[in-house]
Amino acid sequence: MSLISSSAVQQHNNRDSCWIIVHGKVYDVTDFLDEHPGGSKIILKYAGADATEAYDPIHPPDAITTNLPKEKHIGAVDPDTMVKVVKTVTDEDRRRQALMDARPPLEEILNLHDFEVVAKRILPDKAWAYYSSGADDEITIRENHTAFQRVWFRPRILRNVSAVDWSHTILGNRTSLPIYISATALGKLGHPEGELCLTRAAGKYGVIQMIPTLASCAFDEIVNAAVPGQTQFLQLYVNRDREITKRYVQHAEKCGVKGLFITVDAPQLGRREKDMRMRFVGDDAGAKVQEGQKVEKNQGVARAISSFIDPSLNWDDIPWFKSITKMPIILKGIATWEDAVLAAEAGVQGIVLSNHGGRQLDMARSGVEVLLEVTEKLRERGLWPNPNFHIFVDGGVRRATDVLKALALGASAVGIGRGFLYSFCAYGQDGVEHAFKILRDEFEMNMRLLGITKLDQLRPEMVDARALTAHSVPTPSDNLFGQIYQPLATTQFKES
Ligand code: 173
Repeated sequence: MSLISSSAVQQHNNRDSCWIIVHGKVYDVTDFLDEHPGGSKIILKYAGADATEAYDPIHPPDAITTNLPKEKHIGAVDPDTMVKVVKTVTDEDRRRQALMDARPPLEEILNLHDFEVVAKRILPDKAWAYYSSGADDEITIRENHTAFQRVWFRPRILRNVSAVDWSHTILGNRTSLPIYISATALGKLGHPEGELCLTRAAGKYGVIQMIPTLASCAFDEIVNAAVPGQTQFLQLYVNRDREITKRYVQHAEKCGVKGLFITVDAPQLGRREKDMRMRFVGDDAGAKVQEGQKVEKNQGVARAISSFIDPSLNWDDIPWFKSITKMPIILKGIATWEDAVLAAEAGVQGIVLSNHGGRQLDMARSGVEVLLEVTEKLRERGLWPNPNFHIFVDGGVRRATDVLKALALGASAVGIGRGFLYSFCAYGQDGVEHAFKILRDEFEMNMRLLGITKLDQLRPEMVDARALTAHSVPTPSDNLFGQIYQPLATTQFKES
């Protein structure tokens, strides 16, 4: 097939005829402009040009080839005709490189908060805004962290704790830690290798990774990067087109994925104002070609790419999921005991008590608080304890003590999303491995201090959770978290 010159591509630089280059291939996206979940504006910015750099962090490599009909795949661009873009090193690049060079050595990272400090300094502003943002006033994102401070320990003493074992089983799969890596989207915004940093570290350390539907890396890349015997789960956003969802789920099962975590708390994405505001601040006037065109209000990265998610998803769909897969089904994003009861009665294998990292309904309660009422009400109804119904918790977890509290209160395991996300943003795979080591040390010490040698010795009476449901008790100030937490900004006047 003959190659296409870059000047030929440049002719198609407008709304009436829009070609773009991605990874050396030319695509005619004219008819796709208004369907693009991220809006047409961003594509038009690259009309007639190479869009690879903007495409990569937001899309899995195969997104364009699978979404665009074959006849719109125009061919390969002639590399000799591409203007060699000598990437000019900007002041911003230099500033970022200097920060990378000045990162604390990994040995000085002592806890999961430290990764967050480093990530906050080195991440591009847009990536930090996207990852760190919570919904509305960000009350829930902070509550996720502070809720754990309303649970106190009742440790036992004079027990022989010479040999301590913090390994665990999650949905029948062995794991070296009682936590799993929870799904976070768009890993390549923060590190060029994206989610693969997590996969590789998890494979080495025997930790379970939940693969996000909206990973930057392709699903197959993530699965193929796993070592033999490595356990992976799948986080699922349900597509309006159920055939797509069915294919995706069945493909995952065929690839050996061991659990299907269906996100049920995101019929619409929450307003994350840090993310939204960032899009306004940084956006230039855009390409000339869009002049006179209707321009979408920019909503931040996540909202832009979430329009495929089906808001009609409801309890009646559960039998269908059970009919298309044998994987255990877990509903991720349960926030009340009433829905926990419905889930148990629907015959799924578990629930995640979660508020989506504080990114959805602001003022939703923390997972660990909801855990109290869920275990109580399920127990009353004879639905729990039940080896076939697992209660997971996520949100705000930074310490082994947080995990131990949740396990003592009845959780089967605990998910950590941002803690690991920030560790790879800051230090790549090495960062994630280091995070596992930190948690391992924390489990060892804290289990000894609690007087237990195995996780199944944790009991509700080992914690005092009486204050957990009281939202106004004073909590000690938390200096590490206080330095990391970034206050929301208000709208800005133009510089005069
Ligand atoms: O929390 C998120 O940002 C998220 O889950 C998401 C959902 C849709 C698109 C991108 C991210």
